[in-house]
Amino acid sequence: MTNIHLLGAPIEEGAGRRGCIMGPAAYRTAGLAEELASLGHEVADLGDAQRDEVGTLETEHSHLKLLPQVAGWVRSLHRHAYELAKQDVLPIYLGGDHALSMGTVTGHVAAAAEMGRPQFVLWLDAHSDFNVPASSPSGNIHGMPVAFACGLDGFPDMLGKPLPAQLDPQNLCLIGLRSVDGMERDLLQASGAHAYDMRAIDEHGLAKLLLPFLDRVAQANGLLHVSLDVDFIEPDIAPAVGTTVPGGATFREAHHIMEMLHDSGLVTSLDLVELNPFLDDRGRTARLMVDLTASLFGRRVLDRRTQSY
Ligand SMILES: [Mn+2]
Repeated sequence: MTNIHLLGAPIEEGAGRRGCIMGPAAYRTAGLAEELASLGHEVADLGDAQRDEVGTLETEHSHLKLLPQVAGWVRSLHRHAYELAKQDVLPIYLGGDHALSMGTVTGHVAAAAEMGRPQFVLWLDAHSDFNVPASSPSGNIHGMPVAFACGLDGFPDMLGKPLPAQLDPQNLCLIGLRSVDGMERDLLQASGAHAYDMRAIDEHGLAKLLLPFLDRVAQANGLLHVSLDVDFIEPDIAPAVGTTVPGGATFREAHHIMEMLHDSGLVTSLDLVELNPFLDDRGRTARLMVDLTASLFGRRVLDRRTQSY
């Protein structure tokens, strides 16, 4: 039994199109809390976080979109994540676009550093989100949270203070990549992060990629934050995302990864990001994300009644 805290993070300013503001409501409508409770977990819904008011931020990168608004979310979520990381609970952050992870990941990394335990991050995403402001073609900040958490240079004052602790790229594993920008790729490869594209899944299978990483987390007595982007999944079955890229994880691959994470017992925090209910097909993607989360918290596909769509 896990004590799960749900926190809504209705940020949409980091993405190129609007709609992620409705994400937390869609997870609630799709029954996330009830589903987790039915698996025997204690679930508390903390409601939605509020964005801090941030004035103009200094930056030479004038193409960064809606910077004060995104920084306001990042500051608020960083504080929430830091506080939740110090409690004996497992937080699930209901996004919201992926810029929210600038706050959640840095909050967890900061708390882990104080506890003297290494923080690991599993990034399930079509994109590596490893742009810095200078390398970003779009200026959309949701493409930058991993680079920010790893302490790369060139960011404006997102947190209102220096990064308390950096994520070690050696403790970072990205799976599902199929859309990485040119300069972003160079930064990612230079960082030493463990990055696997879809071809690696095709050739080796998920288990071979994921299990060595989970072993390292266990050996190091590490904490594990998972950041699940809707676009990790094949858009045919998960259409509610603004950045679709064909060739994503299948239904079974996505559930398999969640089942392996459950079996490991290592996950200590989770982001669900980039759900854009405005683009969904009768709640189908929201329900799939709820089902995947249920797999991460112990549901077996074999336990379920067969559903037809
Ligand atoms: Mn992402």
